[in-house]
Amino acid sequence: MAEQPTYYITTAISYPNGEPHIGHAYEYIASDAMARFKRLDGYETYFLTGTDEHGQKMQQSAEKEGITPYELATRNAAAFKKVDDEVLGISYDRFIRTTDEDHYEASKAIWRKMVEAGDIYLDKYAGWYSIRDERFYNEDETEVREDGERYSIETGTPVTWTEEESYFFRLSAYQEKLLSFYRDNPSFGGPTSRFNEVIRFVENGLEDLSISRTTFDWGVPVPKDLTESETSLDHVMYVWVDALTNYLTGVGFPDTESESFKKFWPADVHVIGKDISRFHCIFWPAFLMSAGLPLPKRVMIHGFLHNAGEKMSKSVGNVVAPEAWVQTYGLDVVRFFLLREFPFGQDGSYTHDAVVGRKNSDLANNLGNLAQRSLSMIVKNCDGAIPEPGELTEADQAILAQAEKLLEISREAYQIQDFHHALERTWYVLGEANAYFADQAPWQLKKTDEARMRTVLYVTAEVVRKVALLSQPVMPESAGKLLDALGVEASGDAGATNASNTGARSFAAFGQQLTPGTPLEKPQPIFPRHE
Ligand code: ME8
Repeated sequence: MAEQPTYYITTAISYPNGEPHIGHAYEYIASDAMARFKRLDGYETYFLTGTDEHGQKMQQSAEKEGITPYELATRNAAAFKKVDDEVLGISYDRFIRTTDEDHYEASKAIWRKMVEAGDIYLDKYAGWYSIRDERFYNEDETEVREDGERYSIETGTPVTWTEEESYFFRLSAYQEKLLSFYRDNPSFGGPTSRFNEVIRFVENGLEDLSISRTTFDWGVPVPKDLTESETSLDHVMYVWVDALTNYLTGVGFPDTESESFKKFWPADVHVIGKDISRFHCIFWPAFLMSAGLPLPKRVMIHGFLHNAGEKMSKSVGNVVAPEAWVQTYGLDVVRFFLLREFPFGQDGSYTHDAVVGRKNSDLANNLGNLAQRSLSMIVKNCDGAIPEPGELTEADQAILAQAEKLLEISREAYQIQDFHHALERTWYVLGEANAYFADQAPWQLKKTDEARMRTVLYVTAEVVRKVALLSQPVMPESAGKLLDALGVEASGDAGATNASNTGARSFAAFGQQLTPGTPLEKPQPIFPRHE
């Protein structure tokens, strides 16, 4: 038997200094659809998500609440995990916390490798730091505003002057290596427009990076054994060094001989938002090159979700909790909306009307009605079982051929996380199937030509089956119900550790067809309209 292909996918790990919002949910849902797609397509998939718990921001937020950073992280990590588990149905394999013991070991191990490579040295850092962004800025990346305070121009967050002893990473030595890596791997960053921004930044030159802090202690301690002789201060790692390393910890690093590491590293894709592309496309590959480890195959940079065109922010009071959306529209509708409405790499603005539009037209009308009408007719007029089709006309063959192409189209689209395109094409074929159904008018054929009616119902149900199969990654529950209604047997558990995928139908069934004679029950509506 051929060895099963593998797929390793990660989300960014969120700062648990607050609760998850719909922007976080967007990234989880997209990554979850990606992981489910690969599982259904026969890949042994490993899906990592979690929380990024160290750093000055966490320490400061905890101080405000009068609790320890670990208490704050524990409380909010639970809130993130709960949203994954109970609200969004995210099928992750591990929820990593950067305070997990094995993560400390992994972070120290990569640090040691970078020391061994001669890429870490002790010096003094003096510059602007944004605690909210957990990021250093050059003076020319900041501006003084009317209030007399200094802010980051890019993100608008306040920066403070920071001067302390620090370890540095020789990032400047990696400019050429990175550029040549990008040239050799043009699909490393996606979408191209966002990746090009990163490349331009690197072309303009890289400075060495401060990678430790001494003015607070909430972080992974820099391993003493290598550095004691040089400093008397206690250093903790810059939060981004340990945060990025989570992707290695998740698959067993530093044990590079472990089964999981050998199987899953390098990662197939890191899914992240546009604000952290430089960390993932510049710092991370440079750290890995220094440590002598293989680089991830791809970083997919998604856009930001805005509430009716406005940036979500606590002060504006327009932050949407994922629970609220799921309660109002239903989980699968939210998942479908987010992936169908905007191309993943672009920013998206959502409104109530837009969600309801998708729910009523794409789901209730195009898919729900077609399924309901064709299946009801089958149950009523074909002895309650999938009918035997007669000879196929040109129209039958044309619509079946369109549906047949959808697996390959979806594979290509998912390969570059273009969920929007996969769904657009799938719903285009559904539109064609609706037109076919209206043209063929099986309710009239019932009076004139029952054999032809059976063929039309068979062909329609077969197109619905193919669409339902491909809808599973995006709408696991509704697509599962639809496949139940079509009498399609489940292919067993598709292998997620968290959300069980029992009831999923593997894409191996895509090229098959509905079996005539399969008994069907009276169909229940699966995609209700939003009233
Ligand atoms: O950046 N729309 O954590 P985070 C879409 N800990 N995506 C959004 C968003 C929005 N409105 N707001 C945030 C961090 N995100 C680091 C990551 S990874 C080694 C460390 C995305 O909690 C954001 O771009 O600020 C990021 O990918 C993720 O949510 C977590 O953001």
